[in-house]
Amino acid sequence: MEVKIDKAILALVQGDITDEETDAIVNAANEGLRGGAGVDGAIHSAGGPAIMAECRKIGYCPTGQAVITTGGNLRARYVIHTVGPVYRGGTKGEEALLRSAYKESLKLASEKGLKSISFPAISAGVYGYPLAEAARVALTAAIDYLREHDDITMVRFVLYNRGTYDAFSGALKKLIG
Ligand code: AR6
Repeated sequence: MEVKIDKAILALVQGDITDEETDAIVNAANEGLRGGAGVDGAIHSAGGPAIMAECRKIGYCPTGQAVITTGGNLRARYVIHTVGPVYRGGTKGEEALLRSAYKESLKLASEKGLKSISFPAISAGVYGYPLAEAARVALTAAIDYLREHDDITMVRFVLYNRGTYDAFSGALKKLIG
C-alpha cells in the first residue's frame, strides 16, 4: 500500500528490512547498542561487523533517541539505530517515547541529507507494544514529519509478517480517511 503525503511517498510493504535499498534503514535497538534478537540481530548479521564496531564507539542511545552508523555490507548506506520504549501498560510515557524514536530517526536522516528511509515496527516485538497502537503512533509520526519537512521523499515501513502489515494498513486507512 502506498500513499502520497504532500510530495513524499509513504509505503507499507511486507518483507525483510535488510533487503531494502533506501539510503538508510532503521534498527530497533537497545540503549546499550549491544545487538540482540529480532530486527537488531538480522541487521547486524546481514550488515557485518563494521556496524557493531561503530555501535561500540557510540556506546549508548537513550530511549526515544537515535544514532547513525555505516550500513556495512547492506544495500542501505546507513543504519539509524533508535530505541523504542519497553511497553509497561501505556502509562509510562510510552507513546511519546515511541513517537520520538521515529521523529529523531527522521531528523537524523534529514541532517545527513538522505532522501529515503525504511522503518521496522519499532517496539512491536520483544518490547511488547500492542501492534495496532504501535502502528498508529508510527504512522502519525511519519505523516506529521513529512507534512512539516520536504527533504525526505520516501518513507517505507517494512513489516515482517502478514499480521504486522495488516495492522499498519488498517491504521493508515483510518488516518488518511
Ligand atoms: N525485517 C523487518 N522487521 C523485522 C525483522 C526483519 N528482518 N525481524 C523482525 N522484525 P523487535 P523491539 C520485526 O523485537 O520490539 C532486540 O533484541 C518484528 O516482527 O526486533 O523494538 C533489540 O536488541 C517486529 O514486528 O524490536 C532490543 O533489545 C519488529 O521487527 C529489543 O529487541 C520489532 O521487533 C527491541 O525490541
